[in-house]
Amino acid sequence: MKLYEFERAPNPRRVRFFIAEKGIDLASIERIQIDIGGGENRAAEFRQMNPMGTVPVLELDDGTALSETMAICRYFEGNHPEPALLGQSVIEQATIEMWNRRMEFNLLLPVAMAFRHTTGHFSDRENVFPDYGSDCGQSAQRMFDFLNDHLADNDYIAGRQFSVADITAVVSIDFARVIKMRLDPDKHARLIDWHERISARPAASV
Ligand SMILES: N[C@@H](CCC(=O)N[C@@H](CS)C(=O)NCC(=O)O)C(=O)O
Repeated sequence: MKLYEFERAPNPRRVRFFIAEKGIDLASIERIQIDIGGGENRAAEFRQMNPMGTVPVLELDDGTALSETMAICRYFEGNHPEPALLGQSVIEQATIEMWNRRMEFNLLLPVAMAFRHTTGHFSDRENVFPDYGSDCGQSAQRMFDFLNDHLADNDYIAGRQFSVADITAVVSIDFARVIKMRLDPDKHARLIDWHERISARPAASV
């Protein structure tokens, strides 16, 4: 099994975090670094595995290539059901999916767009709209505020149990530091407390 990734990028970190939470030894998976800044992910050879040209990609021993972070996570959840990170009962699964999608669309995506459009990091492959980037940064800030309120009644993002939604949220917040977006101790005390709890998990550091 091979994991094609770029260590500093947020989506590959989500996968590593998920795998480590499952108690799977990351050393048992061959990790191959793809230089996304240099455009290695856009080369024809890589696109044969993932036509979308993004990391992460998990290549199974039979050559099957799985891309999309959540598809890879689902593969590991199916093969290593404990601890459940995508929920057990139908209602848990639906609730966790609801929150994870919120974290992807309303937090990770705005942070990623703020990064791409304020730094021009990928200007070799896309048009850069700095106003759009700063607007996305403001959307992410509003999500920080929202989550701080949400955590008044919830220990974790999806409610009472740690789940993939926490992984998506913490990885997004950490990646936001690259563009100097930080949690504000005056406004985000609960979110900072949650962030410290999640960051203290051993899987947060892999
Ligand atoms: N929807 C995909 C998004 C993957 C993605 O955007 N990966 C980034 C790194 S975090 C990437 O490969 N960027 C390179 C590029 O856009 O050229 C997923 O969930 O895996």
